[in-house]
Amino acid sequence: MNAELLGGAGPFRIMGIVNVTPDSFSDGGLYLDPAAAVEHALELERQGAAILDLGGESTRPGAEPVPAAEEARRVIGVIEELVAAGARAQISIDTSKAAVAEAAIAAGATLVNDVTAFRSDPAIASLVAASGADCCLMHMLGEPRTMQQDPRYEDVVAEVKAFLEGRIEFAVSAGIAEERILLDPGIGFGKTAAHNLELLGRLDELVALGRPVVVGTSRKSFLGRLTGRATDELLAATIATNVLAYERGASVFRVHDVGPVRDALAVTAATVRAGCQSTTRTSSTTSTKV
Ligand code: HH2
Repeated sequence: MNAELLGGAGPFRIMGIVNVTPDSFSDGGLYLDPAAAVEHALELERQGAAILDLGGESTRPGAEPVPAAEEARRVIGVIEELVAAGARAQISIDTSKAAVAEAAIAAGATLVNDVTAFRSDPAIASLVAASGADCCLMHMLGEPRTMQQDPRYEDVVAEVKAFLEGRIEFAVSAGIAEERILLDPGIGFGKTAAHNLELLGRLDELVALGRPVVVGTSRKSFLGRLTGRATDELLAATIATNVLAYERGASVFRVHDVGPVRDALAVTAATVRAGCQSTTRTSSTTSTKV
């Protein structure tokens, strides 16, 4: 791969998904074996993942909760192996439990991705503060078991934005430096397809909060509903939403298919840059004025 052709990877980071679970919605059971998970994570890094997001508990609608000890057993060995293998990507732990976050940080994780934004286990906040790790605070309406049962909002973007502002305040009051915080609208977490589309279309309003915005649309069911396709046929739809989210100001893209999304975003970033730097545009504007 010759990234030079595109002038580097661009101002975005790809977060590759590594689900060490039996029941994740699109890849459940594929990487439950630690060796398979490590190999998959290293492959995602080779494809351009700057962050590897390891999860030991599915958050799909209707998922059953997993005890902390089992969740930790699934992911901690994988993190240790990745560190031993010299992985250069930032290691992220996708968990809502302080015990799992603590063990993951001890093993080498430096980002805590909590889909409950520290609401299910507020102790994670002080843990993150003390360790100096980064954190991703995500919006979710309700909880995974029931979140897709008739979610309602007056103004989904305004409500998600107000929620995220409140969670930034909570995290900062727990001692987390603001520059360590990432925000995520929580695509598919207590949202209809229309809510997800509106959040993506108005993502710039969340970017205005001043923290990097993470988006996770990869293979999600609203894309299947829009295209009439099965979960394993949603790469084109996933790319479309990530390109649009980039254009609206998102910085981190949480995906299963790292290589294709990386290519799409590299070309998008280069095109946006070329548009901003265009001398032709400057001179034509000048000549119109004259
Ligand atoms: N989506 C999922 C899990 N974690 N974290 C963030 N920050 N943003 C997301 O959109 C997000 C997330 C669900 O996707 P996946 O991990 O593929 O499935 P499962 O939860 O079934 O393991």
